[in-house]
Amino acid sequence: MTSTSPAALRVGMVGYAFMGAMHSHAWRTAPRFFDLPLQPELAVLAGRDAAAVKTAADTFGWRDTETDWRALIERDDVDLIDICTPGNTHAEIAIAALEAGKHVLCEKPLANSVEEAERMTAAAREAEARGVFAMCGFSYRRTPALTLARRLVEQGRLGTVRHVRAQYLQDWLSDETSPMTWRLDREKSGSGALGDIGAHSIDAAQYVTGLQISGVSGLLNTFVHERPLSGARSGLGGSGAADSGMGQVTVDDAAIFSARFDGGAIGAFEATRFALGRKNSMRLEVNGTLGSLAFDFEHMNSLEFYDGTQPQETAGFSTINVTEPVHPYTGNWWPAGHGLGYEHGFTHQVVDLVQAIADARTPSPSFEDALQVQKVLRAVERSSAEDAGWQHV
Ligand code: 4PW
Repeated sequence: MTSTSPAALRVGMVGYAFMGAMHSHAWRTAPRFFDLPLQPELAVLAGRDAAAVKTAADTFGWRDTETDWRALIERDDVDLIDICTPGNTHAEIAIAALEAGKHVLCEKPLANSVEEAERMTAAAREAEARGVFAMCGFSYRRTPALTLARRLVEQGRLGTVRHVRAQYLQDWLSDETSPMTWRLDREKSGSGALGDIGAHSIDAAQYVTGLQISGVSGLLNTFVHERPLSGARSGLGGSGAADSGMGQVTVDDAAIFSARFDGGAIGAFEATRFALGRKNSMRLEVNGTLGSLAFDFEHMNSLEFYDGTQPQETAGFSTINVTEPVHPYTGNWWPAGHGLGYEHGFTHQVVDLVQAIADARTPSPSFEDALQVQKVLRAVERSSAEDAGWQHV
């Protein structure tokens, strides 16, 4: 009996910080736990600092390095470009990559503006006609509990969705001495809590319910307007050096908005990095006519489900341990009950992207899906900035 190994999918990645490390892990791990139709190879890592990119490549297992993303895209030994850089670079890199015939995985939010996201979506559409595909990295969709939540909605277990409550709560900026980062610089990041973490909630809410947000009214706030320019980093935050000078925070620290969904459901959203004690509490609660579900990423291996069709006497929220082989993705990992972590969503993202490329179908979330999220972000910003009340998306 002969066996043929799958064709290679040679990955070139731009950026090697938090997301770069995470995506490296995903590309390396995916083919070891999932049977993939294409074999990802960590081919080339790109970054501007030659020594630093070489160190990162050695650490994460990349074969070669480049110091210019343009040179990376020109290489004919790379099939896919993975963009793990701040938002202000996404459009230029993604469009050039798609035009050069490379598949693209782009970190979220898709871009820093609707205009950029529209150009990226047009490029993705055009590329797709040539068999080249693009995905945006809203990785939380691939947390098994949220994928299961989507499945329950699709199966009709919630009936008609009426309420969505979505909160993304972190606290790494609560310390006023925490230093500046690109995430607090509008030029680089586009927006603050709204785009960095609120975008995840928007994508997750729309994905789980299958409904799109059609209008919003929002309020953004910045609590701390300047921060030390450098300091000791720990995680996303840290503490600033007293003598490093101060930089201006040009983004929102927190965002709140109400939303209307197609089909009549309404939603309440909140995103903040000032919720002291909440570390990565990405929560979603959905109430329908037949049932409700609730999720919190701080307990990511479980999903709360209320089945409103059960006899009242025994009805109540039940906690599903989303760790069993029948659950999405979990059967490929550890024995039942052993649970997964933050990194697994990224690995599942790679698995689904590779499968979509091999099947020659649009990956999900597509750039078009991510453009819709971008429009919601813009509508919230407009509503808040211009004190303009309700905004259609
Ligand atoms: O995408 C998000 C980041 O920008 C992450 O999932 C969490 O929030 C962790 O860092 C930020």
